[in-house]
Amino acid sequence: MAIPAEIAAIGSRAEAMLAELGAISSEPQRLVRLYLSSEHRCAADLIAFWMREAGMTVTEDALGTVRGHWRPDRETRLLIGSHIDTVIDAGKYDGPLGVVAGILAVRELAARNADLPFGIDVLAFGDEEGSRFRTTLAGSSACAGVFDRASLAFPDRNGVTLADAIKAYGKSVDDIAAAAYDPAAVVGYVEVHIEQGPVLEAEGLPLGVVTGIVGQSRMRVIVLGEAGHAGTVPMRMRQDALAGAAELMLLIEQTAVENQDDGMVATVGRIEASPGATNVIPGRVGFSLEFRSSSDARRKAAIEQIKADAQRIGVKRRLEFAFEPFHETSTTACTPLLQNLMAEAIAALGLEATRLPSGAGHDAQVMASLCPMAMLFVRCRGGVSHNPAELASETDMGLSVAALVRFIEILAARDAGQRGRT
Ligand code: HGY
Ligand code: MN
Ligand code: MN
Repeated sequence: MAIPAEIAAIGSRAEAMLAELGAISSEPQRLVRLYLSSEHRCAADLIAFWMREAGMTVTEDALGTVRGHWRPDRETRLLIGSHIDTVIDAGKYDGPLGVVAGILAVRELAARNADLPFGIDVLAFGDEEGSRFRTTLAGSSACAGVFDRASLAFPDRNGVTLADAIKAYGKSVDDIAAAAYDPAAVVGYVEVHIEQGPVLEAEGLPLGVVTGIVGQSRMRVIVLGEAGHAGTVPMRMRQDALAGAAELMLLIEQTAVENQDDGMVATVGRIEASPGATNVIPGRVGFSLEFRSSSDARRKAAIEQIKADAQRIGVKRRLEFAFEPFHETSTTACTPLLQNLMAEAIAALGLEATRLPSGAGHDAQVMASLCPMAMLFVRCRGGVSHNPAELASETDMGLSVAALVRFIEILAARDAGQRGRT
């Protein structure tokens, strides 16, 4: 397909913006940008500059979300956003592409002097990955009016609580409630995001309409045994917390493999064993655990199964297991009407509008509690993400902005300011 020059130009502008943003990191050798860090401040300032350049006014809320407002005088608003925090050793597209696409779409609409029945807010959320605190989706939760104030007490690895970090960032927890949008004033929420999976590339398609986002359960698992001398305690007498954790991890993996029909996945991403010496039997282990699946019931049943397995291992090895949940999101469907309008927008570009679910979590999941929600996926090379090798092509990014602009025009034409509910 021949790509019109203006779409190619938008794609290369997106790439230049993402490269500039991707260089803002707390580490020289890899991309790490944590919530409410000095790097978050730098990235937020750069995004605010781009928003103003595109003709928007800019505000920041109590959670540090940067909000670009286009046509702030309109009674209702379409929200477009994604996150600007990253995982550790991240790629530069996961999150920022959705903010850059929103800014470039507003630039396009402003250049056309588009007269829409609603205004547009572009939102750059600071905490989707949960890489610093045990929270996740903090910024979008505040916008949706569902922020969990208990998370203010969550400490980062240096013992700084979320509340302290908000204060150090120059915001006040007293203003969190004011960050919530009035649902009656919001037409809908749209998020452009790399697919972070292999489907679009396998189908040879640049864009896809997201049908829904899988639910997630995240927790910490603590295993208590007894530290001991690695040379003198016979194997049959050990209360080895790490060996017990390892036995449970294999059962976690097996449980997810046995539930592949609903796409279940389970991951242990981080583990600490103490006291952490070569010649000491570990007496205490802590590890992260997350389960995802398109069925909330099956996910919860799998977790109960793992707890029963832990109980059995605990009796056999004289260990204690504790499960500390800290994040739960239900499987969330994208609004059918907005899915159809997004498919219409993609088709208007002469592209096939395939539809697919998201195995990754997104801010859109929580924004769905505020208003109708849609997501547009962009092909990424090899489906690779949460990895510096992550890449979206300039052409595909240009097409995603063109599809977003077309979606906005279709939505505006269809229901002047009306909500996108079916
Ligand atoms: O983990 C996720 O699914 C998202 O990238 N935070
Ligand atoms: Mn991510
Ligand atoms: Mn993301």
